[in-house]
Amino acid sequence: MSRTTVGIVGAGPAGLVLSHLLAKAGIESVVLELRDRAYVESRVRAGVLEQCTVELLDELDVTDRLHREGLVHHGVNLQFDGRRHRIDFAALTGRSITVYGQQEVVKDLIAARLADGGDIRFEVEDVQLHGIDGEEPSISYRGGRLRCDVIAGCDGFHGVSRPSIPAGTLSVYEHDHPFAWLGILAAVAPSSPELVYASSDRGFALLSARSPTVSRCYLQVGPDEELDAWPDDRIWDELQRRTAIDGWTLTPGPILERGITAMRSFVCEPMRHGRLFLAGDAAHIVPPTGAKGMNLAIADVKVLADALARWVRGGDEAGLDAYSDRCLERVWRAQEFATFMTALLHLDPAADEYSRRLQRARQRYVVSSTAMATALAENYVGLPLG
Ligand code: FAS
Ligand code: PHB
Repeated sequence: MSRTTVGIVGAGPAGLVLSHLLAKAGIESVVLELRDRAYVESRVRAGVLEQCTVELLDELDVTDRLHREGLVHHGVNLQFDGRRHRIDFAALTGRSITVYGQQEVVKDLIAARLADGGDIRFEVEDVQLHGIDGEEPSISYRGGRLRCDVIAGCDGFHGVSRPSIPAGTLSVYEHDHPFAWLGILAAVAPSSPELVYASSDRGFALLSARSPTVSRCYLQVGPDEELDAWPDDRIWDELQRRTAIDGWTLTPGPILERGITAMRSFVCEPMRHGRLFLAGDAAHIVPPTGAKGMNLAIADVKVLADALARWVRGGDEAGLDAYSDRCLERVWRAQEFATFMTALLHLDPAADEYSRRLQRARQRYVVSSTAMATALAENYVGLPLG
């Protein structure tokens, strides 16, 4: 039986950043992670960091490698009608994004936390939450129990934290989009200096990056698509077809990793139940078209860490009581933006010709109106953390 102040379930971006923020505030925490260290450090997911996310990680002093290896982008490209239209983040907002793999962020956070004497326990099985309605919650797991003052449920969409909340006390808002993303990691230099979001009559495609020698690309596919149906040649051929423009060629290369991710929108309210605070994918899922998933997870725990510091230091519960509402404001902003980007750029199989022409009109307006381009840019680079 061990004891800490904050028991954190999950060593993803949310759980790890929270453990760092708490340590910086002098608050003890223990992170309990189901998988082994090698697995969480190799899991390929997001890759776009908002400027405010990078600034927060800078404050935690975990960004040496990010600034050495990350790619700073001052704009993004929207492609339709066989033309690319650049949205100039720098000119429209004065801010930028950084492209740096989520698994690299996780690797840096774990290394720094362990070097600092932090308590992260991997391969922790059979985690169960207890007493979340009371004042002495605890987390049991195979071979142990952790008593704590509060529990942070940072265990993702399929974790145990959200289901630990009594049925009927949460409101769930969700929408399944009628497509999925087939994502690849490839050992080839990115073919475009900035991201390309391409809308074509064959469906959506996204060209992203991980480093000067590693590309990350996505294709819109059917919601029930099987990976086996996509041999390498077919993937590259389809990427080329959907992103083709005159005078430019997509360079294929060896595919290192591939996966299909469902396109889901999900929010549960409230994000707190008693002494259990949900953060990140445990509470909300956004379609990746807005590149918000990892950034939202980190924004949640920034709010939680500040609230916990006020409570632990001075018994002030106001921040904890406001936690859910404050996070949900940003969550719904991101949901709206991600849904806007998804509808703007994907081919809806059920759309009639009228809807397709509306989509085209919206695309043309986004790239011809400074007001609309600014709205897109400020959401993409990230609204300042509250
Ligand atoms: P995470 O899911 O990252 O972390 C939760 C952690 O909890 C995991 O390490 C898990 O092993 C652990 N855990 C789960 N159950 C547990 C239990 N019972 N006990 C202990 N530990 C437990 N976003 C993009 O912008 N671009 C992408 O390409 C992209 N791809 C994605 C692909 C997938 C398959 C998924 C699921 C998400 C993807 N996302 C992407 C969104 C992603 O970036 C998430 O928003 C981000 O990982 C959220 O971080 P966390 O909330 O920390 O959750
Ligand atoms: C990525 O690089 O993984 C990425 C970039 C932009 C998105 C989603 C994912 O919208």
